[in-house]
Amino acid sequence: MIVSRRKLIGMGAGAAGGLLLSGCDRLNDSPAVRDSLASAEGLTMRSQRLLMGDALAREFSEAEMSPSFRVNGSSRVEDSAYRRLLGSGFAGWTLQVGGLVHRPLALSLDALKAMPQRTQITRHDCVEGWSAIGKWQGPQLGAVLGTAGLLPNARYVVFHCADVLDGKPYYESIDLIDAFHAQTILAWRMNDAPLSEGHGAPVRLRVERQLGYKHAKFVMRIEVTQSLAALYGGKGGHWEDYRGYQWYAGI
Ligand SMILES: Nc1nc2c(c(=O)[nH]1)N[C@H]1C(S)=C(S)[C@@H](COP(=O)(O)O)O[C@H]1N2
Ligand SMILES: [Mo]
Repeated sequence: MIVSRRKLIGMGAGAAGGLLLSGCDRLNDSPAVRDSLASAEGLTMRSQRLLMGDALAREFSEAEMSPSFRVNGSSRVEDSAYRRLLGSGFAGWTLQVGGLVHRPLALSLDALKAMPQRTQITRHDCVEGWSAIGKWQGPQLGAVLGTAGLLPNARYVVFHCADVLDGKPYYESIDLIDAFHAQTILAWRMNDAPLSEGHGAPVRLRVERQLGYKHAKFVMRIEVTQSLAALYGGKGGHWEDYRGYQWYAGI
């Protein structure tokens, strides 16, 4: 199982350090925590057969890492609130997790760093015709979603970004199979250093079996939805809405 019961409980406890628990003295007694564990576990059980056969994207050795890794799409975020947060090392920043979840979260960067980490050296393939191999580190997205607890009608995970590209806010989305895939992480570290602004500080998605445009940079808010129709152009992502690219960008 990719998300075991024990692991989920561990993650719940770890993430609790960065959560705002309103009036809950004992985490284990909180109905919200019990619900989120039960729900994520149910989801895992329902999805297990699909997930078990799920191939991993190829991982590489340190020696194979690209000497340089291009910045593509937005290299800078103009939003003034973002620029203030960048200036303070994202001290006051939180990642919002909401939508179809039992318990909305506001996770600080420290809370994300305190969760169990995954490190992977993978090849990024951009649809525009370039590739680069880099090392990424962060908590698994599945662990974050497990802590929030998905509601039964949850189908998609949407990433709202801080930047505006070609006059439109950048966003992306994936389904739950990719969301709970072992290599799908919220990376805050790249090539053994904190993520630079150009590569998506403070946190960017790595969804290794899909093309580069799915790997949302500058993620500010994660929204769990039943449908993608009501968001922006309705096709689930910036490149899908405005450039005609596929929503499922499998490599
Ligand atoms: N928020 C946001 N995410 C984004 C983009 C962007 O412009 N804005 N560009 C996408 C594209 S097309 C690619 S190839 C990768 C580039 O990531 P990099 O700049 O770290 O190389 O980010 C993707 N995620
Ligand atoms: Mo890309």
